[in-house]
Amino acid sequence: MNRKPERLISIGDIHGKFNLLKSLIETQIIFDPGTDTLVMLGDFIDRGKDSAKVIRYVCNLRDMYPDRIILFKRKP
Ligand SMILES: [Mn+2]
Repeated sequence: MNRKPERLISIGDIHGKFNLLKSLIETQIIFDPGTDTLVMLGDFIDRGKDSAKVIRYVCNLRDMYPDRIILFKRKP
């Protein structure tokens, strides 16, 4: 019996690029909360134009899959 392997995936330096982040997670990685853990390393904002959308998206993912989404943020 073949089981889908668990994956530990990290993403960093999103820098406000919402469309790229969404495409990365949904089309390229094809995140599956049944098997995948996604570690997001920070630099979510600045540079790109969609920082607020990035924050909403990652917080929503974390709220939907709290055991599968790990968010890091820089110390203040
Ligand atoms: Mn950076």
